[in-house]
Amino acid sequence: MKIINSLDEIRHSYLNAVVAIGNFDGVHMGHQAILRCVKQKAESINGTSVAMTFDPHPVKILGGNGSPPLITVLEQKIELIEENGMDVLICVPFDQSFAAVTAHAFLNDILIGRIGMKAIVIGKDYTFGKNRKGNVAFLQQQARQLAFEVLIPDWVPVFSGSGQRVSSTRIREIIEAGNVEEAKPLLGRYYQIRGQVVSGRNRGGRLLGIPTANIQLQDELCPKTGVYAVTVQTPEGQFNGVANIGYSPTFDDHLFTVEVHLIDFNADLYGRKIRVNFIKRIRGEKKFNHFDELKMQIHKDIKGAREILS
Ligand code: RBF
Ligand code: MG
Repeated sequence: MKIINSLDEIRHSYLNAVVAIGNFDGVHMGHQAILRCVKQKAESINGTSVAMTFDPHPVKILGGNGSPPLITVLEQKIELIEENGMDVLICVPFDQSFAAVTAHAFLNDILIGRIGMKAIVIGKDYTFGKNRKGNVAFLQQQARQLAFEVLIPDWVPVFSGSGQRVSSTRIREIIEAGNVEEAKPLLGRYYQIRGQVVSGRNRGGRLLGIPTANIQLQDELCPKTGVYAVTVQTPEGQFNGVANIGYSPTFDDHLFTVEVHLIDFNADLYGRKIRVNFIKRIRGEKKFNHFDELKMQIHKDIKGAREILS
């Protein structure tokens, strides 16, 4: 997949470009349906599949009612868009001046003029351009004159027959409630966080005999505090693990940490980047009267995680 980081990099329009535009936060099943439609259409006209996204997320620039925590950091979003078979990803730097471009200018100058768009695939409720004046009705009204097609895939339901559709908002709520299992069918994969392993308090290994890798999160969204069965992707390979998210109330520093104990693994991961996939929530965090009780409980958690992951 070719990645374009500025519209000025596009020197020639693409051959029969089929374009999807969106924030694609989470690259969830709804987004995947859109990308699948782009890919199929592009194949059918011997064209180029193009996804266009924005960074930073427009809500971070435009403000409004605060900005929700992103489900996927840009790095993961790019990987997922690539996995969905796009030929080109245009990642538009979003700033105030880009926000001031009218829907008309965006369609005429950028989509048609620069990219050479022959078809656009968008969700029913998607809006774009200054004051969000661009929408499905606007595109349909311009389509004949500018010689492009508008394709609108159906919403993807949360489960078949339900009126509710897969949305980034819904996925955020599910993750924040700790229901990581429920997020899987909506994302089409397990929820993942990534980050660098940093030094912790040196307590897990020394005091409890259960070393943990403390993660400095790249992600904004984080599952609810508690203990989870996870799989961990490291530069040394993939391992099963148990993650603890929270404040370790048994001790009194009450520092928020995201840490993971890797099962049957004994090597140093300091400074390395790891990815943690959340399979199932095991329990909430508890305050123990003595760290021996905590230690026993964590051994039970490890046993539980082994079963879940086997
Ligand atoms: N700390 C607590 O105070 N209460 C807990 O219930 C708790 N559960 C944990 C479960 C697992 C699987 C792991 C790896 C850690 C847990 N911790 C808990 C955090 C523990 O106190 C911490 O790893 C060590 O103190 C090292 O910082
Ligand atoms: Mg640790």
